[in-house]
Amino acid sequence: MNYIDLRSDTVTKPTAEMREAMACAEVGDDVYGEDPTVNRLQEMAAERLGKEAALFVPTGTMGNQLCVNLHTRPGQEVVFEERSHMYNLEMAATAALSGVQAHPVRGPGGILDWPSVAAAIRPLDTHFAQTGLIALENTQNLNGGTVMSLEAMKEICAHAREIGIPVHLDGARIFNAAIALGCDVTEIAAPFDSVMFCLSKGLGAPVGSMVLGPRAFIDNAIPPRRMMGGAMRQVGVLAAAGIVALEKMTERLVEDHRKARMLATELARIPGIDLDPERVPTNIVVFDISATGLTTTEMIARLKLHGVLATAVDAEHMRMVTHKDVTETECEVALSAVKRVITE
Ligand code: TLP
Repeated sequence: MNYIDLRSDTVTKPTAEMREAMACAEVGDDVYGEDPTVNRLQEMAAERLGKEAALFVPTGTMGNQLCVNLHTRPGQEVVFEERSHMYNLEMAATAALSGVQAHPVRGPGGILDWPSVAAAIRPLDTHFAQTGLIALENTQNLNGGTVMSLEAMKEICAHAREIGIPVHLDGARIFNAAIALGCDVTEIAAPFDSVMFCLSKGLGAPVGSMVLGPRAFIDNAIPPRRMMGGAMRQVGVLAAAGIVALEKMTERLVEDHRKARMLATELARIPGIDLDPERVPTNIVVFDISATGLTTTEMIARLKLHGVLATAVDAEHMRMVTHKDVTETECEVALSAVKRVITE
């Protein structure tokens, strides 16, 4: 069956141009720093985000966790938004790999501001784990692709810097955030000590994420990347797709946002669904189905019978993500499927 796949923008397939670039990529052993295509991608990504240096990593999770590992010491804490990917969906890696515990904070409306972060920073005392890192996420996946403002990010980073706490950005979808904020990605990246973004989501590359920061930080990231199993060899074949992603695929994300807004507007009209389409600024639509009497597990199973794939955030909230491999017409078919499932 040809499913309409709204589970994630991670399901996107590489474009013909990416496949061509992959087939022709010049490669070398990246463990010796000798893969020219990886080196080119790293330089290009650093320049694009306005950071000194960049490192290619296989996944966003590895990129985020490398940064936790470098910024913290065992026995410290990381402050996260309560619904962040790093806190919820990375297998407690901060604890397992870096020996730091998570300090989740619920920001007002799911968006962190300085007062909510400040309240989570423990006093200097021999009883308390000290805050080693603050990690923000933009766009915010499980909160429905919501976007933190430039002001909020700058304010948190400025206050954190005053008290010597580094701030990391999980910018898996940083290009979506830039479109929603109407700014350049450099403005988003600027105040952060480290940034991770993904090539493998809406940008369509098959694999890969980038970690960015000062040169010394990126040099220091190479040994723990190897420890985590991320030192790769002739990986220019993957970096080649990443170069196409950066050069050709960032502008088109606006189309994904338009499809998500259309989907959200129509979903909001369906009785039993609770969703404010005005709060869908990017490509992720999270909606409450509790008033339909169905759980998300039931909804997912029934939608699948109608040829539509979706995921859930919890028992009450569904998640649908738009991307380059789903058309507006397919979004309309998905909407009819939701209506049918609810009235069946
Ligand atoms: N998100 C995936 C799943 O893990 C849920 C998705 O389908 O949205 N940060 C953010 C904000 C993410 O959304 C993701 C992936 C990651 C990090 C991790 O990236 P990968 O999957 O490459 O490890």
